[in-house]
Amino acid sequence: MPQGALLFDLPNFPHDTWTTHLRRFLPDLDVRASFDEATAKDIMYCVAWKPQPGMLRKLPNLKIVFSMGAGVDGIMADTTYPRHIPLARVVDDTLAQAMSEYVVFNTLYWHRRMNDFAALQRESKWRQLPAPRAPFVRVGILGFGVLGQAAARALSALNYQLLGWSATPKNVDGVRTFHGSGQLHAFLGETDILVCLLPLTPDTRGILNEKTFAALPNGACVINAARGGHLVEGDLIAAIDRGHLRGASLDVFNTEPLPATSPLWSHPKIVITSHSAAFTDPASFMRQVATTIQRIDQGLPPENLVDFTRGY
Ligand code: NDP
Ligand code: OXD
Repeated sequence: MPQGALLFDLPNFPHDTWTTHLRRFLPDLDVRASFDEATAKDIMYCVAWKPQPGMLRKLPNLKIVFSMGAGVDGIMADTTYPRHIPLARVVDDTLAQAMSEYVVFNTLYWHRRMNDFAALQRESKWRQLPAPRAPFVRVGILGFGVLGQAAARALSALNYQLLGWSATPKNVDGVRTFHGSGQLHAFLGETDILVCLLPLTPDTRGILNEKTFAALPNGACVINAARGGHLVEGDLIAAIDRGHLRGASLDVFNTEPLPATSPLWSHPKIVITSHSAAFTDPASFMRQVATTIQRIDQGLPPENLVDFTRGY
């Protein structure tokens, strides 16, 4: 039975549900629902998403932080994060499955011209619109990590041509891989449907910008399921409005919830979902948390840790 308490620093989440899942694996673990300075020394484990800057530093006996999602930008935004404390992120088949569904759906949506059909339907217009078969469509995945590679596997079942771009070289069957900023332009030049699954770091912030869009072939589409901070929203609207891009699917935004005044909402060639591409599955996540706590208890190294020098 692990010593110490776990702090659920997730103010807007259903604590009871998550705690119930955790108790299936660690029935006696002391779980706290909010930070309390007076008892901060009890906390050895913390589940967080966007912690109040400075809060984690006030936990003197903290052994590990668990990010509630795959992305850790909300935690890394706290510049006072105590970097000697490991940070684990979600790496999970259920998340990869959900993200693959989102990517396949939106790839098909743009490939099979569903946005054009929807516009025709609004005007009761019958028009047959051809689309190339998938083996003639090139899908380029920016960020070829856990989720990017899972999405590629799902897309390969439909025989799309696949390209992947990452920081370090990769060798994946059936995928043309590119890496580093030196190969970004070549990757973009051969991408008809661009899928962003990058982590948000100082290097990737704003990567979906005017220059990136200009490097894509005429008529390309963009799918951003990573973070709003990757996208320069005005550059996307401009590239669509001048006819260079056919459209975009956006799941994530600079400001969430997306303000009602945002021009993205009403743009006829932009499809919006409300940061819903892939939710962390509470049961699966709690199993991961429990396993890691048990590993730490047994003196084993925790898994799925963030590399602070890379920021993801
Ligand atoms: P991974 O860390 O497994 O993959 C990240 C990929 O991005 C890696 O291939 C990495 O390269 C590459 N990368 C990072 N920085 C650079 C760079 N500067 N240049 C080129 N490539 C780079 O992350 P996941 O696949 O698990 O998750 C990706 C992101 O998806 C999360 O960070 C999160 O923001 C987002 N997400 C969104 C969700 C939603 O519902 N919308 C749900 C879940 C996640 P290398 O492999 O060489 O390190
Ligand atoms: C994540 C997310 O990073 O839900 O997991 O966005």
